[in-house]
Amino acid sequence: MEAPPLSSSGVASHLRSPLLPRLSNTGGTWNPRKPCSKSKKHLSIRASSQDSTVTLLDYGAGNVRSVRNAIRYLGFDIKDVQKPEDILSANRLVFPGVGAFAAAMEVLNQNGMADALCMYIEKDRPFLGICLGLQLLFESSEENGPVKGLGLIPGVVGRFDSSSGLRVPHIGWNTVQITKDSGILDDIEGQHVYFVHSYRVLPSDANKDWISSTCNYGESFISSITRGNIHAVQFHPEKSGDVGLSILRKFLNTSSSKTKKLACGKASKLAKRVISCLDVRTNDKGDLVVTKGDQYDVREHRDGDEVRNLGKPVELAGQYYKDGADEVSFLNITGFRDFPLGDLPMLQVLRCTSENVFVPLTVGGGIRDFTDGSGRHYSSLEVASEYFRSGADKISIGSDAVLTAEEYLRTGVKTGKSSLEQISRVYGNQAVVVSIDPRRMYVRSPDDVEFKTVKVTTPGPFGEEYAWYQCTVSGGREGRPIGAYELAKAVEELGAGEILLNCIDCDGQGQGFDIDLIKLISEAVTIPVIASSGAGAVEHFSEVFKKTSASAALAAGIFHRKETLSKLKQEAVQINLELV
Ligand code: 1PR
Repeated sequence: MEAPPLSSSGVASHLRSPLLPRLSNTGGTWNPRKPCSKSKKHLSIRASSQDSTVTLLDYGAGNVRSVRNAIRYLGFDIKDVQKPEDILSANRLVFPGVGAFAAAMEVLNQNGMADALCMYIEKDRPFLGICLGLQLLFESSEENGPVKGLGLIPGVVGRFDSSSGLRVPHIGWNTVQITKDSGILDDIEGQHVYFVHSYRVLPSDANKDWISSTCNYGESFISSITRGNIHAVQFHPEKSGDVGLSILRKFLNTSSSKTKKLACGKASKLAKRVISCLDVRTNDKGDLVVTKGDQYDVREHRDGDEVRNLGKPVELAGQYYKDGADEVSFLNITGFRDFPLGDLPMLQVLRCTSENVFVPLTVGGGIRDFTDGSGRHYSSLEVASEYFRSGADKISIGSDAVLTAEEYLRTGVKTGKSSLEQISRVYGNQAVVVSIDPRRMYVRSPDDVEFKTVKVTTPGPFGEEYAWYQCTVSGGREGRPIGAYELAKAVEELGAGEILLNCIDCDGQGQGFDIDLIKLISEAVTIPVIASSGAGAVEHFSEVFKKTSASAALAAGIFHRKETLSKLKQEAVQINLELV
């Protein structure tokens, strides 16, 4: 949500419309009317085609494919809002806010949607706002602002305070504390739902009547609001697996029916995530397959040196989702060679996967500016946009980020033109992962190199006690004059929202994560770090979470070897309990 405007017109107008309801600092002047009979009488029965239609307010600032997929998956049809009247005539309206607060308000104000939205909500018609769709209901936001919001709820949207080391964005699975009946959040007390945001609203006396749940991340913030038929959630139900689908189902199937009072639970803590990674590439027969290497070598070295084929990407992703993966990543490992948008099978894989997988999807490989054979230039932003439209929630940049960081460290200038900067500016930091592919380089003394070293737990082959981690590009094929530590700090400054920290030495070895490396990097940055490479046993996940401050652990081989995720998930739950 921290992206700046994605405006097509460039005309800014953040003035609140005279039609909008008056704000009250006490929160007491706005009284929703009784719901209309139509919205009340239909419970979970789809009695007519109108009842099975959900109106979606997609103002075109990002990917809402996942929300669409989830709604369709639950058996509903979607009608897109084309004009303000479509809002007013909606039977139930879903508003999955994406992108930046200012950009969203600008679009809503320009085309009359803001007025229609306020009238619809004033009438207490069934409404579900998601993420930015919750924040926009408040008075204003500090995101690139202050910027006025719809002003329906007292409160200011502000950024999480990272000054005391809190990792921002807040990315991952957290639990919420239910504070009042909402009718849609029953049974989710103690269950994890998926958040991804840098901005939040704090509870106050003025907005307390609206709050239906809070969440804890450094502080208690509003995770959902409810009044009458108006609901909004800061988390992403469409990315929260079965729990999220049940929330959506309840909203779509019910009107304002009230349910049992839920008990308030204890404060939550962001859970450590387990990410399933699928390295994909086109094999020698031209099929897109899941493969997996040892120290980045994906050839069989027998049977004609073929690329290892572990199965079909869509099927495997679906299986890992069912087994409980918190996220799924696709890395197109030869994307650096070709033009990614020429890789239509990869786009198709994303589209198909996102129809049935309701946890975050990341895609990486080859994201950079590109000029094709006919001289047509494609910006990395266009490439990323196509991935987002096809169902990705995050994109991962490898080689291009290394070159960008090198340039930044050399000149000290942020050009704003790199892939990393452009994509994070438009889609938000939380949508951009930088994937680092470092190789361990032993040295006798930290003075031997200009890069940050660590004292290694296990000395090198000649008794060396230190190592630095050399970044590579093109799938480990080329070493670069930059260390993982220097790269991580640079890409954080340039706008990365997360770091995927691989290690070529450990990749595919099943001997455990490189704890020295992961400690080094996770202590150097304030954005979340995903530990990757080397998991071979459930204990390796416990070890990395206990010994480092990594936010997530990614693995590939262990899952491909059918060592089930579910066992690991049980262990992860235990680890999280111990870490609280
Ligand atoms: O440089 O922007 O085109 O991105 C290429 C992407 O593809 C990078 O994210 C890079 O890490 C990845 N990649 C390139 N070549 C390979 C290869 O294996 N030959 N895969 C490759 C990297 C590393 C992890 C792996 C973990 C866990 N694979 O993704 O899944 O190491 O494995 P394990 O649990 O089996 O040990 P660009």
